[in-house]
Amino acid sequence: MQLTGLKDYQKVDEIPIQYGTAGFRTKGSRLKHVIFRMGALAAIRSACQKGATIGVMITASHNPEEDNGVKLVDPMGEMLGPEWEQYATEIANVPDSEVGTALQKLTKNLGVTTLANSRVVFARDTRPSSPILAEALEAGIKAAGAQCQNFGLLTTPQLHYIVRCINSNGEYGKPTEDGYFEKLTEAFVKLRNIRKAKKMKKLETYKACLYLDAANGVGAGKVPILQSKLGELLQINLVNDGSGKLNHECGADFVKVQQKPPTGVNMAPGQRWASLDGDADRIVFYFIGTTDKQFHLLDGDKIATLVAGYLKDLVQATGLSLNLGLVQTAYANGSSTRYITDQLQVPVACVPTGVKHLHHKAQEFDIGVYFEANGHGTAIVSDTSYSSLKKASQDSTVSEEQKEACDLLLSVIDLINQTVGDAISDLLLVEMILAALDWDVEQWNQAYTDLPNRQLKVKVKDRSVIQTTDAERKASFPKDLQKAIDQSVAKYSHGRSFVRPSGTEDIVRVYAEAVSQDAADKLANEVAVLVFKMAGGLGEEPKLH
Ligand code: G16
Repeated sequence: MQLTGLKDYQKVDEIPIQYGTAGFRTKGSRLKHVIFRMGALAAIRSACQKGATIGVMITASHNPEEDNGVKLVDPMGEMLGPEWEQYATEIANVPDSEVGTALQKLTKNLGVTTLANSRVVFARDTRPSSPILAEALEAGIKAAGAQCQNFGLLTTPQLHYIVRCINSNGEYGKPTEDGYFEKLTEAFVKLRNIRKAKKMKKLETYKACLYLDAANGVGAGKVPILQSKLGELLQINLVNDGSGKLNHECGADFVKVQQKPPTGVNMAPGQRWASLDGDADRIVFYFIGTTDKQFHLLDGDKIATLVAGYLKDLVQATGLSLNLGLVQTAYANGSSTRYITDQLQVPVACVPTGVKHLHHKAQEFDIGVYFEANGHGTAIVSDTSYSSLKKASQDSTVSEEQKEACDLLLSVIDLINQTVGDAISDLLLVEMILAALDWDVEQWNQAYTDLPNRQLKVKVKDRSVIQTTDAERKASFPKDLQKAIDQSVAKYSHGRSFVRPSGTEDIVRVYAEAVSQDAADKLANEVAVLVFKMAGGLGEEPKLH
C-alpha cells in the first residue's frame, strides 16, 4: 500500500509499543507514527465491517498531561476486539520501510479489496499534544484512501455514542454532541418529573449543588453544556475546570488511589462531590461525614451496587423475568462483592481489568451492570430485553403498575450510555437514583463498609515479566511470586492482595485489602517489595509511609 505522507510520520525510537488495556499509551512525543498508522488500520477495520464507521479517540485519559494515547472504537461503540489489538500492535511496530507492505499484507489476508468506502470518525481530548496527533491521524486515514470526519474535542464516551448512532442509522440517537446531550438530559428531566409527581420528600435537596472536579480535562468544557440543559434540576459547581494542569492532584484516579479529595478543594461536611477523569469516562463520588468529619469515597463498587440494587427492584416491578448480573474486577472491594451476593442477591462475575472484558461478560445477562472500582462502568441491556420492555409497556393485558415500571425502566435505559463507561451519564444516573430512593450520600454509603485497602505502583525493568491468571487474582510468573504473596496475605485478617502489570502506565500495580488501614498498608508494602525483588525493581525499594 502506498501511503502518501508516510515520510512525515517516521518512528522516533525503536522501543516496542503494545495496544494495552485502553489502546496505545505513552509520551505524546512518541506517538505520531503510531497514530498515523492507526488511521490506516481504522480504514481497514471499516472495510472489514462492510463500510461501517469506525471511531478513533486520541486521549490518555487518566495519565499525566505529557502522555497521550489512541484507541479504536468498533461499530456498536464497543472497544476493539482482541484479534485487532494484535494487528494494531504489529502495524505500530513494523519498521518505517515496511509499513506499506504490512498494511497491504493485512488487507490481502482479510480479503479487503478497496478502502474507498471506509469511514472513520475521530475526536481528541485537551492535551497539548492532541491537535498534532489528530493531524497525524487524519493524514493516515486519508493516505489509506478512506473518508473521515473530525469531531474535535469530545469526551471518550461521546465519541463511542456517536459511532453507535451513525451505525444504527440514528436508532440509538442523533450522531452529534447535541444529540448526545439531548438524549441524556431528556431522559433525566423525564425521570425527575415522574419523581416530582410522586412528591418525593427530599426532592428539594437534589436541587442543591453537586461539586464536580473535572480533572482539568475535556469534561470541563462539556459540563456547562450539560448545566445549560438541566437548568435548576441539578446545580453543578465546577472545580478543576480546565484552568489547571490535567489530572494533576485531581480527577477520579487521584481521588480513588490516594483516597483523599483533590488538592486545594474546600469540602464542607455533607456536600456531595464527584470527580471525573481526563476524558470523562470515569467518575467517583465522595463526601465528608457530617458526624465523623472523615473523608468517604463512593467508588465504582458503590456506584455498581447502587445501580444494580435500583435496577433489580425496577425489573421486579415490571413483572418480566429478566436476569440481571453484575461484573467486577479483582480490584472490587471484598465487602462490595459480599454485599452484592448476600444482600442484593445478584449474580456477580469477576473478569480481568479493562472495560472490554467487563462489557463482554455483561453481555451474557439480559441486563448487565459492570463497573471497575476506579469508577469506569455502565449498564447494558440486550436487544431482546429491550423489545420485551417496549412490548409490555404497550400491552393491554399488562397491569398499569407493571406498564409504569416498564416505562420507567425504558427511560432509565435512555439515560445510560450503553456503549462504554461514561462519567456524565453515570453522574446523571446516580443523581436520579439518589433522588428516587430519597437518599443522601451518607445513606448511600451505609449500604456496606469497604474493607480498608491500598494501591501501590512499582517500577520494574520490564513489567511484562509479571504474568497473571484467574482474572488477574493470581500471579503465574515469576515462579514463586504467588507463593510469597500467599504467605504475606496469610498474616493479615481479611487479607487479600494481587499484582498485575498496568496496561496504561509503565508500572506494576499492587492491590491489598485487610481488616484495618494499617494492615492494608503493610500488606501492600510487603507485596510491593516482593514485586520489586522478584520482578527486577528499578530505583529505591518500596517503603512503608
Ligand atoms: C483505562 C481502562 C480501564 C482501566 C484503566 C487502568 O482507563 O479503560 O478499564 O481500569 O485504564 O488500567 P491499567 O490498570 O491496566 O493501567 P482510562 O480511564 O485510563 O481510560
